Amino acid sequence: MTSTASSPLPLSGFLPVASTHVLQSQRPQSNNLSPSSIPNSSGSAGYSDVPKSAATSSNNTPFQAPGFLSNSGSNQNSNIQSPTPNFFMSNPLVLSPQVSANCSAALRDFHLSDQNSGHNSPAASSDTYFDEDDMEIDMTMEDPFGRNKMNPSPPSHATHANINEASQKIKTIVNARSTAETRNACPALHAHQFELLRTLGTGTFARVWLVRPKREYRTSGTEFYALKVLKKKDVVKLKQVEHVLNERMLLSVSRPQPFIVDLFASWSDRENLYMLLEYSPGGEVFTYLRKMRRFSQVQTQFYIASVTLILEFLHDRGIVYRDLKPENILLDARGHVKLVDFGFAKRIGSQETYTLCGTPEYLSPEVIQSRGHTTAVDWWALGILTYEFLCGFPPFYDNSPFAIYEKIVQGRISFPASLDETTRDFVSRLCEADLSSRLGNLVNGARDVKNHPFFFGIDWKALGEQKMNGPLVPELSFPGDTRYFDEYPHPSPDFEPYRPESHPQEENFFRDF
Ligand code: ISQ
Repeated sequence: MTSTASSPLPLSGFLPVASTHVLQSQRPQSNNLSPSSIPNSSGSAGYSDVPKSAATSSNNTPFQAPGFLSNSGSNQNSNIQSPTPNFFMSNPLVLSPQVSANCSAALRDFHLSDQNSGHNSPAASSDTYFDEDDMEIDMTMEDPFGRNKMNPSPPSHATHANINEASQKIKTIVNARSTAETRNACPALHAHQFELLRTLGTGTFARVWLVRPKREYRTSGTEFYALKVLKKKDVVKLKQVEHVLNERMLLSVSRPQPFIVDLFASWSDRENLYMLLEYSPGGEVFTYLRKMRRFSQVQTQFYIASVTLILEFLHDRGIVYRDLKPENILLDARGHVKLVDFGFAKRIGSQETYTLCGTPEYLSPEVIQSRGHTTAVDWWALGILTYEFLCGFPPFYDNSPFAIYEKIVQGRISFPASLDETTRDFVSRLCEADLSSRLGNLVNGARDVKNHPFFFGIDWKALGEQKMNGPLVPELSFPGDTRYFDEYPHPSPDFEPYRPESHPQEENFFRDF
């Protein structure tokens, strides 16, 4: 959720000069979650009674994140929590033929996919916890989308016709869009149909809002969504057009998969691109991990098994994710994982790709060395994730990204005594530099990973069907509860309007967003 693009990556020791595409995701500095809001593993599922004030007030109490690695007496806590510099080198605007083809295919697929499955989705919940009239949320921002009077943003493109807005409920439109054969057969959505409640996360060119449909567009007071708003101006400036189109396309073809956040709809207006997503109220796994320092074997097994199912699903479709880390894994109301942020994901089939992107601690040696990479990078990252869950810190860590890359390429992992042989073997076989021996990258693919004794006792079918609750069940009062998210300042007004007419080529790509 915290992907950030920035300055060029100083990787001269590893990366050939010709490697020009570098995108680095940032690890957050801290979190502000109230300690009391971290559930016990015995937490019960579902929502507790609704204090009416909870809906109208911010209930986050800032706290100092516990000393990271405090047992070791080192000051690595501040190291690991400090922001890693981000690196960004521009991608060419021209979409690769593959992406263009993918996008056209996605536009076809998007509306042919299954009906909104409603799987465990707070937004799709039919329970009513309180009367919507009791929940008036104060919207203090005049115009949170940063529009100004000089440049009011009109409703979406004229091609999105057929709107009888007053009679259209968002849920009906979302469901219709899931089954319609073409996008233009459906009414379009507009930002003005939603109340922006608060920010859930920010990135360089995107902000994710908790939203709910305005009264005339909602079916119940329990209908909440996460709305990702991307400023076209920044997407263009940072040359992220291809990644943003990829993200929308890949999210749209990655449903229904209960462990991937559901994309209900997407649209654009003059200034922004919008993705209407399922709201996952449990917040980032990262937050729980930093608060609890490390996860137990059982907790780790559950989360890693869920991520294994996601990777199996994506890889079966030729999609590499490329940004696995605790920050991109959210928990839903029952404590199941929801993978978010497909900004670095790409459909590569069985081919290699060369764009260098990811988060330093999670990069595999073949990415660092620009050898060309495949879906195998996600299995490497799964090994890093397993280690970080169980130990509280990643296996290759240092103050500078460059030193991290050196350690990754050296490939020596030291395991704390607390890790048993089976777990060590699991991590070592995933974090195997030799691609022809890396677990998950062999002929049996994900099956080898699932069959590893690390997963002893897992009922894969029950997990895939979400028959049980997760090991940490968030304590929530109502479906729009945001206690597990940090508070963010309101966006500052943007006085520099985006001029679509100055970017005809990009606008061409945005038109069907
Ligand atoms: C869904 N729910 C909460 C936060 C989110 C952030 C990014 C994308 C989807 C999300």
